[in-house]
Amino acid sequence: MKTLRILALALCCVQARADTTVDPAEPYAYAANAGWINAYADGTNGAVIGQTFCSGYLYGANIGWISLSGVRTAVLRAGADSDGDGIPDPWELQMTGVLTVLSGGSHDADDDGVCDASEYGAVTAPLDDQSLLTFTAFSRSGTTDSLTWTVRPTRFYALWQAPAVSNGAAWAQNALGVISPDAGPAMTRTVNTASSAQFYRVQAVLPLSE
Ligand SMILES: [Ca+2]
Ligand SMILES: [Ca+2]
Repeated sequence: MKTLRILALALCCVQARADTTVDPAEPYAYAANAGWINAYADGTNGAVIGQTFCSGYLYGANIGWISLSGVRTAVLRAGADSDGDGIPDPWELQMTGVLTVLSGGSHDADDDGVCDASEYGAVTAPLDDQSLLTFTAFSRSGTTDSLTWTVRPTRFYALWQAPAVSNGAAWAQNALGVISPDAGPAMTRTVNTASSAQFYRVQAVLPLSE
């Protein structure tokens, strides 16, 4: 009999991103010694310059094509963390009004199984045990697993998987990589695996952090 179990885990940031793109109606920049530079489309969204990881192309008549691949923008910090609990003060004050209700480590103010710092990582409500990053649906057809999890529009997500959670089995990030959230409260992705047992976890990636 096939056994399949799902683990849901919200982790704090590993990559920094913001989702600013070049306005396709006004894609130009100007430099005195290069002339006008046009930001060209990459797919349907245009050159993306505001993200940590840029994409698309620039073109200037005097300098030719400039690929944005591999270009990274500066890091935007989330704000001071005066009590050193791993949760920026602005978010902590917004959620609770003080800096003493939420704490770092394994502290879980609403006892929903997600620690306070990870609730910040997933931008879920740290005082609401119904608000958390979690899988909400799962199905398997043949060798294709379908997973649905809760999302926020200000976070990116990564799926991790492992054939076991013991015997030193390593977690590996799924080939989907870091993905943007779908519109709405949840998103679904499929994973092909011939393994009869597979464990999954989903990671929220902060857009504005180190
Ligand atoms: Ca919690
Ligand atoms: Ca919560």
